[in-house]
Amino acid sequence: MAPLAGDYGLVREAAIAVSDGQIAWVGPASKLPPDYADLDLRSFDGRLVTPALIDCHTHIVHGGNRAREFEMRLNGASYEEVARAGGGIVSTVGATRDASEADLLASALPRVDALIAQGVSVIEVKSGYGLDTETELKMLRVARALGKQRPVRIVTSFLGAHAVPKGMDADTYIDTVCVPTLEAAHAAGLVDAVDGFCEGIAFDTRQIARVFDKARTLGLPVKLHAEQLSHIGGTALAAKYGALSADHVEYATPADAAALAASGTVAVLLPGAFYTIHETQAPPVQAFRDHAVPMAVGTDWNPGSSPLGSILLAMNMACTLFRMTPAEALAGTTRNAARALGLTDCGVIAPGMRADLAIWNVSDPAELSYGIGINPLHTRIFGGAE
Ligand code: DI6
Ligand code: FE
Repeated sequence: MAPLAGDYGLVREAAIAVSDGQIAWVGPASKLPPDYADLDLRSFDGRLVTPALIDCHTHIVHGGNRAREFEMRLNGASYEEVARAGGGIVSTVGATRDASEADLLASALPRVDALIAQGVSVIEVKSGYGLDTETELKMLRVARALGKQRPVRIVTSFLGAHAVPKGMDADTYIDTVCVPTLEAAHAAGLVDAVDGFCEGIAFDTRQIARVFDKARTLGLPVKLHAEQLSHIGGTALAAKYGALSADHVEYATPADAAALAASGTVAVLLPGAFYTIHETQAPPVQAFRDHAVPMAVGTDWNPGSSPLGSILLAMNMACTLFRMTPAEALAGTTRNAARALGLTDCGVIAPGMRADLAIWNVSDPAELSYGIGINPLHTRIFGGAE
């Protein structure tokens, strides 16, 4: 998956030398330098080896579930109607506030395990179901704890600007709760990046800009849920702030794609949400290609719009629903997903990278996106260890 290797950059009959948890060498086995002859040999019998997968957009720490709402939608209500009727994100906020830290951790661990079982080595986890200081910090502590309890890297995003809590207007919430909570979470070492939900049912660009200004002051990178349900300028705002990623982007325009290209921002495509809410506007994949905007793919695993616990199914959906190619889908869960998280030490198999690898029972890399509900993982290697 090296950037200039073209398509998958597949090397047949390959060897990978791993030492001290890092990749030391990769290439055709016949050219393996003799320096590595002393290393223990592990044969994978001709299987495909890829970088371990990266889920760069999840909300896996949350209380409760929203199966009831799923049922409402099937009885005719739209996602926005459910949200305006006091359901949606705000109902998960109640359940998350009520859950103890131990309960939140216990409910998130099986989600982490499900992703690890599909060869995932890095998971981004967002806050945003607290909407008060105590619960936002609680969610982020749980996210950090996941990375201590399991062999996986967790990258946190502060998503205080996710929804307006009941009984408060959006501006008051941003200025008196969200921004001070960001400061507190950052002071506690809990924040790797700052996210927001820029949408008619959430926050406008001016409100998000105030959160981003604070992020900038704190030296934190930003990312944004932008243009998911409508076009209100979130993608341009993300580009203006040099965001790591703009996520969803169904309603982004070719001009937005040009702006993302200029700012080096990754477009993170989330077909699980598109599928769940019966969205009909697909993201402008061809415009992203034309402008060479890097595209990533994530699960958006959350209890409302994307109860999707499979990164492989997200890849399949990205191909079938968004017409991404299988090579783009794999880049979207490896190289470009790393970039969407600001990580430079993973996502490709190259010297100096972490030895985070996935070994698959497939003979062709396109099989990873082609199968529906099939998990062909053979072995996951995390930091050089099986
Ligand atoms: N966009 C989404 O798809 C999720 N959050 C967001 O900002 C939805 C989260 C939820 O419905 O609970
Ligand atoms: Fe999301």
